[in-house]
Amino acid sequence: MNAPTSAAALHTREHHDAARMPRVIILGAGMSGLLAGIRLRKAGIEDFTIYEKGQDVGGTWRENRYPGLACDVPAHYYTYSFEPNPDWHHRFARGPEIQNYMRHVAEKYDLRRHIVFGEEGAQARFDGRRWQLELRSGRQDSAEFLIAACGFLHHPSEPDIPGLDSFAGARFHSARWDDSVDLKDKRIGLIGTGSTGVQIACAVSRLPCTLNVFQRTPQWVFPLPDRQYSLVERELVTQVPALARLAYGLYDELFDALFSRAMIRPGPQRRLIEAACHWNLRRVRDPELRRRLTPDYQPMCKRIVMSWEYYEAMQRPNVKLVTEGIERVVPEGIVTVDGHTHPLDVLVLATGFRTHEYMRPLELINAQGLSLSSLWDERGPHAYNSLAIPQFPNFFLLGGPNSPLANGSVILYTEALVDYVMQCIDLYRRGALDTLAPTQAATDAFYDQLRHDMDGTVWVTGCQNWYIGKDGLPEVWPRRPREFNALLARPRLEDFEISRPTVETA
Ligand code: N01
Repeated sequence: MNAPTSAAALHTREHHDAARMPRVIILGAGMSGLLAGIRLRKAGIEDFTIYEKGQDVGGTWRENRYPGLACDVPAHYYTYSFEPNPDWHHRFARGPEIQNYMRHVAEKYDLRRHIVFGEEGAQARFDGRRWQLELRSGRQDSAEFLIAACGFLHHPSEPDIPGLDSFAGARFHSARWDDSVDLKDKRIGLIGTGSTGVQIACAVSRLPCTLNVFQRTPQWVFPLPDRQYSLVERELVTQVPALARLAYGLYDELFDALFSRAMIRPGPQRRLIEAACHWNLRRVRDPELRRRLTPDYQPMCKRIVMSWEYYEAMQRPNVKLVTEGIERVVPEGIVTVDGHTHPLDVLVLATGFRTHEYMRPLELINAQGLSLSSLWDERGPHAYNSLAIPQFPNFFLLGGPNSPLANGSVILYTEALVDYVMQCIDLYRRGALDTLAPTQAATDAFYDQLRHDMDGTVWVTGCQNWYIGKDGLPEVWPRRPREFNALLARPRLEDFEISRPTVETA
């Protein structure tokens, strides 16, 4: 790789007439992979392939099919900013609705012809110019740019509970829901009370069955009321599309003014959310049940659960809250540390995901033979601006470590990430560079700033959550998502090591 080049020098060397067309590979056809495809097509780049391990688009909304699956970010906000959907049926869209929206987007932007389903990346090796990709099937491909759009909530985390495999009934993780199991009249055990567990508890407790909710740590629950949009309302938004844009803008302001600020600094917003959670908890009438549902950490330290219905569900006569620790699983059910056996027919594991894996098990190997896993195994996942990695040129990660992945719309900041990647690709097209990778110094400076900004955020106030990384610090963006988008407005070329095309001289 050539010596680092300043942005000013780089621009003077641009071959404006070169217009080189790179090939691009995207891994994943979920929300971020589709977005990358849309932006590439908009830029006139047709030479790209999206490899998707599943058989349909939609990512997490394809994989999860559990009862009660919904997005706890308002639907009119959980959309691409350029593709409003007047037809959302609920304030909080149900999983299948979002999946249909993703399908619609893939059709409308003519992406399906670029997607190869049933293919998962195994290894990508940079040869100094291009990424050489090997897929699990043995298929090979190569491209100048590689974009990992794999998400981070797709490796189910199975709890390490003795005897789990001995369970005689049906057992499955929330992200591997077994539709063939009829829950009617069954004794169901649900382990986990995160966002997923709470949604499942609400839906399953409405069925004629008994539900045992095994809670290890209570959650704060913010009472956000859902509601169904009437036909007239949907028709109105269809006729006046500005209304959907208005709703998007209003939710954006609300999330920024309330949740974003509350998460990053103490103040009135944090107190307001705390008060709302406490008010919600008081809806539990039995003081003993309320005590067992009361967390001993600050609201939002764990990703806050949004539900109007959860406490109502926990007071239904067919629901039992179990707070004694789980000792082991036996064929007939769960034994808790007090020696009690809870007989079960079905065991649901809403125990979350291995969130620090990101695009792995894909193995990335750079031109010097260094594997990204070996780097990340040592230090934990690290990426400059959450999306690029020193010594791994022309590789971009969407939704990587330290992106704003707490409560809010991930689509909003993913648009900024993809626009940033497109600017880098555009520099290649204009002949200004062949490869770029962030410098270690710029990456270290990014992390120094993150560590500094983490003080005062709610995530360091003392709780266990899936954000916490290997170094004990949360892998989240410690400022407002808007500031993340501002940071990504334009690549700082002085933060990159850049190799340039060699200019032929006569
Ligand atoms: O997973 P989690 P999730 N024994 O890790 C418990 C997104 N999401 O699937 O708190 C007993 O939050 C664990 O207990 P504890 C969203 O980003 C979004 O619910 O660690 N219990 C916890 O209660 C979310 O944050 C939507 O003590 C065990 C639960 O399992 C992310 O997905 C909807 C255990 C895991 O909670 C993950 O949420 C749903 C054990 N051995 C999800 N191991 C939207 O609406 C774990 N637990 C956008």
